[in-house]
Amino acid sequence: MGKKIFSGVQPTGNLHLGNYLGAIKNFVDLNNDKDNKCIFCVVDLHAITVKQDPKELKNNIRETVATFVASGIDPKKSIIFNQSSVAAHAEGAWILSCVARMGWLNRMTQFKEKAGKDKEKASVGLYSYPVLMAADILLYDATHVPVGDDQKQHLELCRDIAQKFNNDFKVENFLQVPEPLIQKEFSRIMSLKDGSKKMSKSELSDLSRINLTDDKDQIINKIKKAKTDPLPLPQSMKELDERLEAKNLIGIYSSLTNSSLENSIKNFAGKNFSEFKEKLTEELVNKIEPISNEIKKLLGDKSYLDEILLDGVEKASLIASKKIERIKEIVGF
Ligand code: AQP
Repeated sequence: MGKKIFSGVQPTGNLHLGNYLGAIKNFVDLNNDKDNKCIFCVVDLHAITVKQDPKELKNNIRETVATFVASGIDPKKSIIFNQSSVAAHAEGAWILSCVARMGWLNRMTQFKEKAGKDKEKASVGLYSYPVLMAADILLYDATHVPVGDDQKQHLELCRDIAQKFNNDFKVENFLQVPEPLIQKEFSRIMSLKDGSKKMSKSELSDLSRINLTDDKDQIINKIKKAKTDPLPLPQSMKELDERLEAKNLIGIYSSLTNSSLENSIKNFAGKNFSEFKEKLTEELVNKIEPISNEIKKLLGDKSYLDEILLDGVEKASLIASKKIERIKEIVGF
């Protein structure tokens, strides 16, 4: 039986290789299976949990749609829309925030990481972000949610919220409890400058990530400068686990070539990083350069991107408005 897929990406600019290998590549494969129904959301309500420049946000929404399409998601086969245009997301988030418990949210590690030392100055939205994410997913009865490993905890919270709602209001199976779809290997791509930090849009140094809009020369330069260690490439999985930067680069290579880590280790064991980096750059340029060119081309046709969103909003609203009406009835409104 086909899956009902829902996933979102924040339009916060600088979409990168981590977003691609951890999430978008998976979206494309799921979208290509004709039995699946896929909804991909540009989560602009999530984006404003940290400060955004309004003009840039508008451009970034279009750029995220362009990235979906350039990566291979067919807008005719899926629903692509932006979250703020479907009011049920904000309404659902409020109702579910009265179901979610403070204790559950207090355990969310992403809030701790993003808020940093000064939690008092973080927005309330950043704290309650996972409840909005739960509303996004539950409004569409999604059965499966493809995400990177960093979102695993939020998805577990979404499952807890769905179960508590169903129990509290005695509506068995009303909210669909979704399954995460997280790749076993390469589910977290790390910074090119520090193998212990995840590759991220908000990292100041552009050298820490491969942006999906980077051109050939930028990719070559970033891989040349990517951090490594002085030893030759590892000979075993055990050795790989102890060498974070090598593990990340070999992981990226394996993911791009659809091969296992074991196979990549076999191919490169004992070789120098310079030789390996050449092969990695080749794979990256082959994969990212066409996406980057296509994004730039699509950005030149704003009305096409806006049409995709308009069409998506219409389709998503039809589904979400029915669900939120039932939710309101159930809670007694
Ligand atoms: N480094 C990563 N490795 C694997 N997957 C990743 N994802 C993000 N970073 C990595 C996955 O990409 C999808 C979209 O993420 P998002 O844009 O909604 O938010 P994020 O996870 O907060 O991304 P960033 O880059 O870390 O943004 P900033 O720097 O703004 O916090 C998700 O499925 C995510 O798992």
